[in-house]
Parts: sequence; structure tokens; C-alpha cells
Amino acid sequence: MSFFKKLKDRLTRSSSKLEEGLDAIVEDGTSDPGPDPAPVAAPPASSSPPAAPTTAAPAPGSEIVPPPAPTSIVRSAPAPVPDPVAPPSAPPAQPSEADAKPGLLGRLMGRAAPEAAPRRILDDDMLEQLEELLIASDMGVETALRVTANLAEGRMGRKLSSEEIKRLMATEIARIMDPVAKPMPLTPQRPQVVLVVGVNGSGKTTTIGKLASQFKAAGKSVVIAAGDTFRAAAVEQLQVWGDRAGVPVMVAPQGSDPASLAFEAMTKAEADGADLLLIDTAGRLSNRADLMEELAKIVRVIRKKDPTAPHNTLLVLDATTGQNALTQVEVFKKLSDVSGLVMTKLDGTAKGGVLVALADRFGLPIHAIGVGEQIDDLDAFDPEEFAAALVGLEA
Ligand SMILES: Nc1nc2c(ncn2[C@@H]2O[C@H](COP(=O)(O)OP(=O)(O)OP(=O)(O)O)[C@@H](O)[C@H]2O)c(=O)[nH]1
Ligand SMILES: [Mg+2]
Repeated sequence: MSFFKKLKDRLTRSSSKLEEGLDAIVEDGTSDPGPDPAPVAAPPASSSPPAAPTTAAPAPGSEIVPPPAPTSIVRSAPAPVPDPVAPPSAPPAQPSEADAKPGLLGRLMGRAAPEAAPRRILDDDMLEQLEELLIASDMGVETALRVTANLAEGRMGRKLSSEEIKRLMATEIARIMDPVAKPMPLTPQRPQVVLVVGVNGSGKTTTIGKLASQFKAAGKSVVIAAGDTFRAAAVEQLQVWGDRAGVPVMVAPQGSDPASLAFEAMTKAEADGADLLLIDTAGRLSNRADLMEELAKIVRVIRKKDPTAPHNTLLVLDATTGQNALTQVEVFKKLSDVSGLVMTKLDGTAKGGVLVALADRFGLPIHAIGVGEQIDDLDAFDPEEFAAALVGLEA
């Protein structure tokens, strides 16, 4: 299965929330009679200012959009919805963005002809509802305002279907995310030392297992240091991944010093001529000062071997924590030299929008995203695919 298909299938809780909200917003205004006030054929004036949001944004996390009716987790492609209020003699819908590109595939698949879909005139009310919808997907107020303002630029007064809004939204989201979509850079140093940090349960150990297997499969030699000596299960978890991938896992007794383990692992990786050393860390320390001390000590000892290490510090974030992920980035940027992000658990969350907020707020590279617990459930971050999956578009 392609990763996009998997991502799209598994992001349904986020995408169906957006999709149902969008359909509701568009339908909310389609009973609006009267002609489309927008000039039919005239392209939007390029000088028109961006549509400024006119109303105060609600507090983050507030659910203003009425909750959508429960639907099946597996979402099917949007079905043609005849407009129940339009009289049979209703004039054809105004030309719109979708009319310009009906899409051969869409027509072959028998998807709704653009004129059959309900449309709504883009006005301040609708913009406000769109903002609220994006905020409810955990995109954060600032980012939601930016996306809707850009979406509205030059389009106020035009009639849009929810499919068209989805495409516009996906374009805006991808625009924000493009600059941060960067695979983890490979450096010339041997071993390249990758320190993996994050709060407990965010998916560090699983991500290391997946990365080790994938790098190994790509022909790299890898050593793992099970630096979470706090939790015995973490060591076993890594050993399973290590055995599966044929990657050595350096372990130490529970409660022992993770820094000395990191040093030993560094020695082994150097002796083996390994390409990569992945160091797991504990997320479960009693307080922030402890965690900072532990991470600093690991860094100090590996620098005795290679002053340029660690070459990457990956912060692993759990998408289901929503806006909390933003706070975690702030905290970990202070604790360590975070060089890139991995977002896990995008499957089964309605909070996928938080990744857009992260990109917009911090600009840190997003190296990979996780959509499940299997080895193939981690892949490089592709902004266009993510944006399409998030709003529920087909590829
Ligand atoms: N659904 C889903 N589960 C995931 C994903 N990544 C990790 N998990 C699960 O999340 C749980 C926690 O993952 P771990 O890798 O143990 O997290 P950790 O950050 O190492 O946790 P600590 O060692 O306690 O700090 C496990 O049950 C994983 O299988 C993902 O992308 N999707
Ligand atoms: Mg762990």
C-alpha cells in the first residue's frame, strides 16, 4: 500500500472532522437565494487585499462547529449531493475554480459534476466558520487565521463548493508545510549520532525501531543504544526491533547511567564502522531539571568521542496530544538542541492539524510521520500528500 493511501485512510478522524464541518458550513449557506454577486468571468483582481478576518477568534480548542453526525471511520469519497433547496429550473452554478479543472479522473469516477454540488458565497460569516473549523482540528488560532485569509484572498463574494474549499485549503496548508518537509539529513561523520528525545509515550522507542529497520533495509549499518535505562520494557521493545532488523542493540541494566551506555555504544559503533548510532532516551524523569541533566550528560560523553555529535537531535511528538505538542517543542528546545521533528500517531486522532501549527510556529524540519505501529508506518513527510489527506482529498 502506498504511504499516501495509508496516511489518507488513517487520518480519517482528522479529515472527516474537517470534511463534515466543511459540508455543514457550505450547506448552511446554500439556501441563500439570489445571483452570485461576483463578476462571473472576471478573474479576481490581483491587487485586492487579503480578506482580513473580521471577528475575534475563539479560544483554542473550543468547539464552535456543531459536532458532525457520527459516521463510519472509513470515509468514502464525497458523494454527489443534490441541492435540496434549488428549484429544478435553477440557473447553472457560476463558473468557479473547479469548473476550470473538472479533472478527468473525477469525471471517470463519476464524481459530482461541479454544478451539482452545493455552493456558498464566501463572505465574512463563512470565513469565520472556516476559521473555527480549522481551530477545532488543532491548527491553532494564528495558523487557522493565516490559512483562511490566504484562502479568501481575491475570492470574497465567489460561490464555492466544499470540494473547492478543500482544494484551496490543501494548497494553503501545503504552502505552510513545504519549507519544513526535510528528510533527516545524512552527515559524513561515522557514526552519525542521532539522539532521540521526547516526553514519555510519545513514540521514541518505536520510532527508533522503525528508523533502524528502514536504514538497515537501505543498506546502512546501524547500532542502537537503549538509553532509556529507566524502563525495562523499553529495552525489550528495542531488542525485538533490533533482532527483526539485524541491528545490534546496546543495553545496560535497569537504573544504570544512560550516559555511560551511550559512551559504550559510541565505542562499539566506531569499532564496527557503523553508519548510524541511534540513541533512545527516557521520557519519564521526575522533573525537567533531571531530564536536562541526563540529556546534557549523554551529549557530554559522546562529544568526548566526536565533538560534533550528536549530529541530529530528533524530537518525537505524539499527534494525539494536540496543542500540547507546541509546548513540548518549546520545552525540548530549551533542554536540547532539537534539529528536527517526528510526529507519531497521526492515525486515530482528530488533531492532525497540529502539525500545520508546528510548521507555522517553529519552522523546525519535519523529518517523518508515523501512522501506526508497524515498521512501514513511518515515512518521510510529504506536505502535498499530508495536506490532501488532512482535508480529505483524493490524491
Ligand atoms: N497508533 C500508533 N501508535 C504508535 C505510533 N508510534 C508509537 N506508537 C505506540 O505508542 C506507544 C508508546 O510508544 P513508545 O515508542 O514506547 O514511546 P516512548 O516515547 O518510547 O515512551 P517512553 O519510553 O515511555 O518514554 C506504543 O504502544 C507504540 O506502539 C504511531 O505512529 N501510531
Ligand atoms: Mg521508550
